[in-house]
Amino acid sequence: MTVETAKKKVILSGIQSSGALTLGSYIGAIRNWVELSEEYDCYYCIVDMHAITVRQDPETLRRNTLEQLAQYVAAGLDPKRNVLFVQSHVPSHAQLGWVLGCYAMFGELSRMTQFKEKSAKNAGNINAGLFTYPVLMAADILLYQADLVPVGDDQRQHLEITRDIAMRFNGIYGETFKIPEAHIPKLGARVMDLQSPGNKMSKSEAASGGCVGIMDKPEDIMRAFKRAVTDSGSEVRFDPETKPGVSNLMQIYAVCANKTLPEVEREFSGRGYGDFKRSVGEAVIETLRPIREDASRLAGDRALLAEICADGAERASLAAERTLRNVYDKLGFVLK
Ligand code: AQP
Repeated sequence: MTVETAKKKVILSGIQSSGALTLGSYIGAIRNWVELSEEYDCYYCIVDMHAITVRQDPETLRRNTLEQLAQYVAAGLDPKRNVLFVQSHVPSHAQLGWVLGCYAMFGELSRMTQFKEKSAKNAGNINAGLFTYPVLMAADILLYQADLVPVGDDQRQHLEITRDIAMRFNGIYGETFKIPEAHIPKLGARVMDLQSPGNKMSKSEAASGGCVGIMDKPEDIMRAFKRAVTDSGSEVRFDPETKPGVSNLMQIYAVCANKTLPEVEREFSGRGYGDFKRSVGEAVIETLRPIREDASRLAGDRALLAEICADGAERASLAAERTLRNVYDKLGFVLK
């Protein structure tokens, strides 16, 4: 009898190097990436090409990209087990992005919520890259024939358009791309801003006072939680409709203290918001402490980071070029 080793399923995900990573990026994305890396073949990238859809200072972008890589590793992503890479190091992303742009419709791109939100925020720079952002994201995913894409709730619509583009292309040229599924975490899929719990916690809103960075100092984290917006009541109860601030804090606490929402409700029954907010702050500080310490150390080792980048780019390119070549062939391009 022959024993066949089943091929592992493939995961692809990425985060823009558009600012310091937040508690939202950690809870909504990276924490789950670490768990998934036990079971899947994982490609995790730093999407610097997506980041320039909003104007970036070159030195800050370079520093953010390398520091983000250090934070990936510090958060538990082993560069040997996972392919960790920088998007701009693998030219196939831009190449497939162009091709897929010819199979994405103006109308469907116009309906993207993120485009509408970012256009409103960056009224002076509504560039074509902001509009075609989902096309490049589709290329990121489809190049690796990903089965699953772990994302926060906000990226659900971009994954839908990726699937639509892939199905459209497959419909014309035959089976070319794997149709990916979204993997949305059950808890913490949308971590909200501590000052405006109606808005997602975002890297680019770091100045709001409602955003917690994964590299923030413990005293700053505690201050942000003590000041977090709650509501006029005093009951720690999960109800995102009427108690968005408290419900957001409950989710953060549940994830960081590894408890269920009913356990959190029981733990804080009759204890008031002050006590609750302090406990959430402490749980977050302890969750982030080892990551911050390790990431600071790794960020200082530029030679190691360069080595991880080079190795990741080589392994990612191997998989990506295979898909791109197949696509070019199907399109009728003359192959080199
Ligand atoms: N607040 C959040 N809650 C849950 N998940 C989140 N993610 C980001 N913020 C939250 C998830 O992290 C991944 C990376 O996102 P990204 O940085 O590539 O893009 P984004 O969603 O636009 O993140 P930001 O922080 O809001 O960046 P800026 O401010 O530059 O636009 C995604 O899986 C996302 O769902």
